[in-house]
Amino acid sequence: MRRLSLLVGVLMLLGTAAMAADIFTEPFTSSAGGFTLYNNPSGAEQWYWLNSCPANTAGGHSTPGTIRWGAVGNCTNYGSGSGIDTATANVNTASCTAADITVKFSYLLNMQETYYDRAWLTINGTNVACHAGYPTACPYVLSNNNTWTTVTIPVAGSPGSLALVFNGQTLDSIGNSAQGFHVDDVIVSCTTGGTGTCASPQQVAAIEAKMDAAEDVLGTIESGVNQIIALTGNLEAKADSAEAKLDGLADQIDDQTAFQIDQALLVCGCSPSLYLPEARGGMQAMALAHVRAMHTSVAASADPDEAVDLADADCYIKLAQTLANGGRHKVACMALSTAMQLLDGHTERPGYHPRGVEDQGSEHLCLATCEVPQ
Ligand SMILES: [Ca+2]
Ligand SMILES: [Ca+2]
Ligand SMILES: [Ca+2]
Repeated sequence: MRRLSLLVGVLMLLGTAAMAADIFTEPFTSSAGGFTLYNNPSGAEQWYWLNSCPANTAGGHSTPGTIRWGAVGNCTNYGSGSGIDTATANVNTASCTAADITVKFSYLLNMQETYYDRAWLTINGTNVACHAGYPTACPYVLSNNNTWTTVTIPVAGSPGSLALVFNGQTLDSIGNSAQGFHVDDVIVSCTTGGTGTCASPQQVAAIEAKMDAAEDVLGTIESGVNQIIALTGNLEAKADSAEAKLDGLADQIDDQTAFQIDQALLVCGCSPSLYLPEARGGMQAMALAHVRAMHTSVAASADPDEAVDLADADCYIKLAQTLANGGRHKVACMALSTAMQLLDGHTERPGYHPRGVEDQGSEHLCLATCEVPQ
């Protein structure tokens, strides 16, 4: 499915999409560029490239370069000859795929609007734009307002070729002290493309080969990712195993500590790494916590000893705390030891002798009734 969708995309790209395009652009940056200038020898006025008259620096076009019809060296006069001077561009419009060609340009016009003073544009020999004084009306009127103006003119007819001709002419020398006719930023646009072609079998085969290669690369990457996932899983398993071992060791240490506390309690003194009671730097508080935990997790036996006059385990634990608080650590230890022996849980550790005060050779504290001092 992935290959199919990619292939369709590539086949579409082989065609060319229709799009609006500028097929000719002339900003007159440093010369007349794509225009050919003709100076009729009648009169000194002519078309020429320039960048130094006031119209060149005025806004409204790509400053400063333009072409101008007027008297060279005199920004405010456009001569006295009678011949027609022209600026011509021939544009090949064969690449246009629709009859929607347009000509866009900017101009600054400042002339007498009389029969004798003329500025106009022809496209393929037809007058399409002129100022209001021109002898015959044109479809588009060029504003004679001495400011830069932009106009877009559609071109009639089918694509092929386009002859743009800007014209200037004066038939007298009267009233010609003005800037004349500046032109800039000529752009021919149309729709191009839209004539897509299908891929040949050879092109399709080449594309498929590239896609196969890409899939191979993807497969390699996927394999690498799977290996990384497997390695990660293996590491996690090892970490879990190590954690379980550590937990086991911790449990063993806890058991060993508890066992030692049990032993120390039975003799109310020393065990291999513990010392009771508290007053001499021992661990009576730890022993209290140990027996309390035992008391909450196991049921108290009725009476595991052969001794008599025993209260219950809870009573001995409370008594042990009270005695310890009063500094009577030795007897507090005995109370704890007795409580421990009344509980079932302590009998089940490996190496520990089954219940019974007498079996452990330990003394226990006899209480006829539980009377814990407050
Ligand atoms: Ca001339
Ligand atoms: Ca320009
Ligand atoms: Ca005149």
